[in-house]
Amino acid sequence: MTGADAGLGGALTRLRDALTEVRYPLVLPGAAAATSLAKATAGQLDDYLIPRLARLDAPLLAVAGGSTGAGKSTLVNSLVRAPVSVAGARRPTTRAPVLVCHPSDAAWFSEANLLPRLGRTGSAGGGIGLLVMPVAVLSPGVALLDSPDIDSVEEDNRALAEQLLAAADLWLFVTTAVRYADAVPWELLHAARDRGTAVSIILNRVPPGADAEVTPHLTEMLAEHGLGGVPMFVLDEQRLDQHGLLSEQAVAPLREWLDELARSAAARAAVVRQTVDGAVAALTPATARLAAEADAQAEAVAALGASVDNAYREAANAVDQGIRDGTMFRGEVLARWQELVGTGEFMRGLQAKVGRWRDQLVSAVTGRPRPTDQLITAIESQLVVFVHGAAADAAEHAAAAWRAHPAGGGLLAAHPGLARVGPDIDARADRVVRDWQRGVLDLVRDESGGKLFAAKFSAYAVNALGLCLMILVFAATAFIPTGAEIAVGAGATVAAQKVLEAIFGDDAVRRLAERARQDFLAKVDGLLQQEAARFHAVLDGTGVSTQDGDRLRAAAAAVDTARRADPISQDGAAG
Ligand SMILES: Nc1nc2c(ncn2[C@@H]2O[C@H](COP(=O)(O)OP(=O)(O)OP(=O)(O)O)[C@@H](O)[C@H]2O)c(=O)[nH]1
Ligand SMILES: [Mg+2]
Repeated sequence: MTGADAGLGGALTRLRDALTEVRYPLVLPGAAAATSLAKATAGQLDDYLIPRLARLDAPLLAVAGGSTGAGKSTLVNSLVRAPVSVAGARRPTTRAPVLVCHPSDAAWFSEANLLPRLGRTGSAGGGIGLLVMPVAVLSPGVALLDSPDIDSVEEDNRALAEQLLAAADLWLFVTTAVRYADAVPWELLHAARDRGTAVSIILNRVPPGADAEVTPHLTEMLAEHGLGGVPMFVLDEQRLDQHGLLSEQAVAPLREWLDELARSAAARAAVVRQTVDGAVAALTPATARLAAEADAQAEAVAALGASVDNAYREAANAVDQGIRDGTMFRGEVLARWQELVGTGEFMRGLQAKVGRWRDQLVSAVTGRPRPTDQLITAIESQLVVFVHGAAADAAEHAAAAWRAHPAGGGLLAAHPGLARVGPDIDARADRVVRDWQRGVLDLVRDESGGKLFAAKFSAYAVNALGLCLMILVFAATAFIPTGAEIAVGAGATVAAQKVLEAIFGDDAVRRLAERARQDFLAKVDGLLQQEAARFHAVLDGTGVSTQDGDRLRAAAAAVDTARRADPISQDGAAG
């Protein structure tokens, strides 16, 4: 790898790509949080880490963040001695962020190196983009950004504030004597602490005399929350001037501190390094969570897929069972068979010679071609109904299993047709059955070697023997021992068996029947697989990949390795 591909910069870009591509479409408990974490993390890489690493020496960005009404806009305005960002009594006031910087730094911020996803607007109130305002009173090297409120009742404000804070080299946490104990800002402070983001606290609007009580308390709280030692600036409550600004004197300590930062490249670099390194280090645990959640998605897809396979395997077994238990050999099929061979005579003739059955069958067939067609049709329609039923049961069972899975319900709701059989099931089942019947006739024809009947009885004999073989496939017990108690259907089966055995021999008949049975099951299985494929297509359509988790872990590991090999340095781009 060379150039931009190598080192930390390249590793971060590849992690960003992996984060952008990972999907959490299945409704699992951690999915929504993972989706937003992936988005926020990829966003921070784009908005801040990747461009910042490419230019560690670029001006430092200090973001004023905090609750609505804390006085962020007023503070920023006061630092630049002009009402650049609207401050007001309406809550929340600031919606579009305003960035102020020395004119010599304006190009860097205007060119959208940082926060490239945020458009740039030309004027205050010119939309939700970032307004970059050059102001000569600021020192070059440090820019200030007035952000919307972090705990906003407005979702958009909150999201934007989080995006801006994630792009901050330094967070100026603005709070007041009244609100400093609020919960939400502390959650964000914890996140900043965990990431190692550089933070300064501005305790604003402290009423006269309250300083002695409030300041130590906040100092104590900061220490308890692992933020002891962060710089803190206390501003007394005061009257604003005619432009709504705090007095020059009130903001002097903060201004002095910021100027100091601006003057010292080393101090600035230390702040940037702290924040960048903390943010890069925080990528590892964040990505580990995202990878685990990606694994959960892949596992859910696998579980849902397995339940589908299970349902269709059960259906295939049921078809196998249904063929063996004589279910097929009743109704129209039985009636047509009996009509064909002449029931009464057949039952009476059970003890008679095989040859007589054969003659009877053959003459029935050769003399009356129609009944064989009717039997073939009866078998065909009965099998189609049977296969349709198996497919319908499988669809229902697979859907029930999905309904019982946390992520399955949503997929079913999005694809309601799944719970029923697929389109054209009867036409497809019909094709399966016809193919099978054709195959059975081929079996008989092949077995006869073309010499035994083809010449003599032509197609009728093949048809008749093929039918006997089909009947045998559907027999309650494939081969009924002579002398056993025989039911009506089974009795007729014996006739088919005897005729076939007389012609082909016992072993061949067994083999042929088994072949025909296997062939039928294989063909039905093919159709059931088509049916199951509808469910699998939905799973595929989620875009969940079994590799997502590993890909994220590998990308995070590469970032970690690059970070250790190439510590974030002050000068020049890393990597
Ligand atoms: N008297 C007095 N009023 C202040 C002070 N600081 C801010 N205010 C007023 O408090 C209100 C809120 O101040 P803003 O600066 O708009 O607060 P903000 O933090 O930017 O609020 P959002 O933009 O909604 O997040 C405004 O009406 C300010 O004029 C102060 O120190 N003294
Ligand atoms: Mg504001």
